[in-house]
Amino acid sequence: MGRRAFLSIIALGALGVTVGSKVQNFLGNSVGTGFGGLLPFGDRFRIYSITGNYPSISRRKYRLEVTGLVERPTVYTLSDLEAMPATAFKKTFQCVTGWKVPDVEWRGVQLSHLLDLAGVKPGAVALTFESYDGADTESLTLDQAHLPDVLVAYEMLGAPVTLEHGGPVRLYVAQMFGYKSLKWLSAIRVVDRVEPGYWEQNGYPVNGWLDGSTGPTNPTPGLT
Ligand SMILES: Nc1nc2c(c(=O)[nH]1)N[C@H]1C(S)=C(S)[C@@H](COP(=O)(O)O)O[C@H]1N2
Ligand SMILES: [Mo]
Repeated sequence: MGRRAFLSIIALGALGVTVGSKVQNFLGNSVGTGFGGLLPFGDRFRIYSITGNYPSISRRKYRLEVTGLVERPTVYTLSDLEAMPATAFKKTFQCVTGWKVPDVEWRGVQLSHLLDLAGVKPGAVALTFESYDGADTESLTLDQAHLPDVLVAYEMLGAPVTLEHGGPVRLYVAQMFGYKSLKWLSAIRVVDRVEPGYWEQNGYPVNGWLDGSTGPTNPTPGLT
């Protein structure tokens, strides 16, 4: 058995006791690693990928599309994003399955800044996020997207976001569980209703607030 397969099985064993059956089924495709790192066992990232691999996009070729219900649809390069006003802070990263990593450093552009540049049209209600993995999607309401700690992040853990962590650019939604922080961000579409993302279609709450957080909730009836 290869190291990759072995690590996956360990990760699944851990997940089996902490998640409901609906979610458990498709986590069979997630890859768990993390014996690298100097962090204590309980304080390390588990690397997730729905597809079982990482879409590799060079820093030079990376593009982020902002489109949908906006006045000015735009495609940004990584340099474009790095030239914008940056926001940086530290926060505990928390997966809904229970693991946490304290004091993770993040740096990137506020999502609200990109929305201001694009000019959100009347009738817009939510955002849909797409990934270069072709599998993960996520959603935020427009109100949630304007929170100052929602970042289009190009640095994590004090360095450029690594490929396994979703680099060159991932989303970071500080006040929500990890599954909202979509990796390998390819597109941000402004839409007229909440489109529940991949993890939500498989059982996680659309509003992924961390325990104790509160904030704007989903205006769409029937979605929690
Ligand atoms: N594209 C993509 N983004 C993703 C995921 C994924 O499988 N694919 N997993 C999510 C989940 S459940 C968590 S907890 C975090 C984990 O981030 P990490 O892989 O950097 O540890 O990524 C989130 N973003
Ligand atoms: Mo997660």
